[in-house]
Amino acid sequence: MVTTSNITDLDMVIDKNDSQEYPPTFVNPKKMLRVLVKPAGNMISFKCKVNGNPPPNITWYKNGKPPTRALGNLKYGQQHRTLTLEDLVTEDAGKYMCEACNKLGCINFTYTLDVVERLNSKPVLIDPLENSTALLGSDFELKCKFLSDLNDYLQWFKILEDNSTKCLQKTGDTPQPETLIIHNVTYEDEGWYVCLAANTLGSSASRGYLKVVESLEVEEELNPLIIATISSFVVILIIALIVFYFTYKNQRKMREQIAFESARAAVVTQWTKKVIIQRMQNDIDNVSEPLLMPVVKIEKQKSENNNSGDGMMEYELPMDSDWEIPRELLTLGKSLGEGAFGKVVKAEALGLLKSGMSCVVAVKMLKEGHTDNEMMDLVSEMEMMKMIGKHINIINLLGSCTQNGPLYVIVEYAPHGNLRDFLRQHRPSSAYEPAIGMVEKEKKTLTQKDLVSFAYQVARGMEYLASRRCIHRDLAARNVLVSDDYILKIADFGLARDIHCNDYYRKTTDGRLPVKWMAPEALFHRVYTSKSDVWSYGILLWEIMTLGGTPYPSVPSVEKLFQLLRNGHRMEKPPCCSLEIYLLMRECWSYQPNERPTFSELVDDLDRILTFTANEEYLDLGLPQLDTPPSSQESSCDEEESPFTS
Ligand code: ACK
Repeated sequence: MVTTSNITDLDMVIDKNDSQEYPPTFVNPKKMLRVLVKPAGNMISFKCKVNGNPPPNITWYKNGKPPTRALGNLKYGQQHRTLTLEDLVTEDAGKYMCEACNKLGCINFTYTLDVVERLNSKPVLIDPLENSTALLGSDFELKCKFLSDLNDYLQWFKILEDNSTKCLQKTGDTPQPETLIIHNVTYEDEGWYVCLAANTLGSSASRGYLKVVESLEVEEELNPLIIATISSFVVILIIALIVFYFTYKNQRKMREQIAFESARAAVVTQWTKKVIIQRMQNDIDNVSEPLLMPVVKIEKQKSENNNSGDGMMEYELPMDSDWEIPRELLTLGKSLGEGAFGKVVKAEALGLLKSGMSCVVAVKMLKEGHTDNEMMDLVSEMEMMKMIGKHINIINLLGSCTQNGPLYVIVEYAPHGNLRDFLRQHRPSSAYEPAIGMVEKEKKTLTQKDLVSFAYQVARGMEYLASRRCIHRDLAARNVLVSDDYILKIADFGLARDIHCNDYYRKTTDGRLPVKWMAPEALFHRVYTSKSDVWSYGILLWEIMTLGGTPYPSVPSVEKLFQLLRNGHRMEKPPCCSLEIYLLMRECWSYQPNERPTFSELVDDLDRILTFTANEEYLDLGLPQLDTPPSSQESSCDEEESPFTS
C-alpha cells in the first residue's frame, strides 16, 4: 500500500504490479491549488498526480477542448502527468482540467489560470471598436479591449449630432465595463460610439460607427448583382485559363528546343563561374565609418577543359594560401543545422591546430540548389572573417577549402550550441521534476556569477567587433554559441545582410520575431551602427537574466511592438536580475543612440559587477514559492515550478 507521505516519485505512485484494482485517486489533493496567477512571460507546469490500478490515462482540456496555443510551447510530461506552458501570454488564461480514468472510474481536477500583463504605459488597445450593423429591436453588444496594468478606467460615449458627447457607461456601472449592451436597438441608437480607457499614465480611445437596419434584406437585394459579378468573373477566368494553356504549351515546346540545342552545344563548350573578390581599401583611422565589405562578383567564363562535364567545377574560386586547407584532412560528420543560406556540419580536421592531432571543427557550406548570390554571400562572410581577425569571444575562422570541390568555410566548433537554448536547458528545475523517472543529463548548475560572466564575455566580443568597425545587425542569444569551458562566442558577425529589404514579419525557427532585438532607429529608419548593436545587446542581457526568456512575451505582432517602443515602453527588471544589471539594460535601451553606453563602457561596468558578485549564488532556489506580485523583489527565479505544485 502506498502512503501519500512517502510519495516523491510518480513512478512509485503507479504501482503496476499491484494486483488489487482500484479507481483513480489524486495523490495529494490538498496541495493542488485551484486558482493560479502568473505574470506574462513566466512558465507554468500543471500537475496531475494520480494513483490507480490499472494506471489511469490522463487527458487535459483547456476550457473544455484539447489545449492549443498560438504562441509558445505546450509540452506534456511523461504519460501526460504534467502540462507545461512556456512564455505565458494573457491568452493562456483559462480553465485547465486534467481527467484521469481507468476501467473503474474517472476523476478530474480543474485549475483556473490567470495571466497578468505588466505594462507601465497608458492603456494599449488590443481589440479596437469596429464599425458594426445592428438589427432594429435586437440587443446589441459593442466591445472594446485594452491592456493596462495600472488601475484603469473605461468610459463609453456616443457622439451626438452637434458633435457633443454623451456618457453612456463607465467603470463601476457594470461588472463588464469592456462591453456596452444596447437593449432593444432603435434608429436613434445609430451613430458614432467611442470607448476611452485611461490610467495614471494617459488615455487611449477607439471609435466605431453603429448602423441600424430593419432587416438583412439590404444584403439580399445585392445578391443578383453579386451573382452577375461572380459569373462574369468565372467566364473571364475560364477564357484566361484557355489562353494561358495554349501559350504555356507553345513556350514549353520552344524551351525544349532551346534545351536540346544548348545540350548539343555543351558537349563542345564548357562554362565555369569565376568568383572574383575585390578587397576594399578600409581607412583604419576612420573609426566612425563601418567596415567596407569585400565586393564579390561572379563572371561566367569559357573553360579550356572540353571534356563532357565530369570533374568540372561549377565555380572557380581564387586560392588564398594563408587559409587554404587540403580537403583530404577533413572528415565531415553530422549536420549541426541550417542557417540563412547554407548548412553547418560538424567535422574532424587532421593537423589543423596541432600537427598530427585531429580536432573538431564546424564547416559552413552551401545547400544543394543554392544560387550564385548565396555563393557570393558565403565568400563575402569568409572574407569578412579574415578581415576582422581573431578574438576569444567570437567564432574564429580556421581555414577554408576552395579548390577542387564545394566551398567549405572551417570555423571553431562550439559544443554546447546556441546561448538561448543553453540557458533554457539550464533553468533550475524543481526538486520534484528529476524524480519523474527520466535520468536527467548531468548539467552545470548556473550561478548569478555565471550569468554576469556570460554578459561580460558577449560585451568583450562585441567590443572587439566594434573596434574592428564591424556591425553585427542581429545580435541575440540565438547568435551566440557556447564553447568548451562555457566560453561564449559571437557567431554570424560577418553575414551580409540586406538591410534595405527588411522583412519585419520574419520569424525565427522557434517563432520569435527578430525585430524585437532591433533598436528604434534600425526599425524605423534602417540606421544600423554599433549603438544599434548596443540596444540589441540590452535585449540579449535580458535574455541572459531570464535564462532564455522571450522578449516582450505578450507582444505578438510587429505593429504592437512599434506602438510600445514609440510610447517609451521598456521591459521590466527580470526577477533574478540585480538592479545594477537592469540599469545597464535600461541604458542600452535609451531612445537616443548617443545616450547608450559603448561596448567598452559595458565591459568596464560588467568587469566591476563580476568582481563583487559572489561565487556560489545558485539560481536554483528550489523552494516552494509564495504568491508574490509579478515583479516583486521576492519572486523566485525559478519560473518552471509554480507555487501550485507539491
Ligand atoms: O542554433 P544552433 O543550435 O547552432 O543551430 C545553428 C546551426 O548550426 C545553423 O547555423 C549551429 N552552428 C553554427 N555554427 C556552429 C559552430 N561553430 N559550432 C556549433 N554549432 C554551430 C547553430
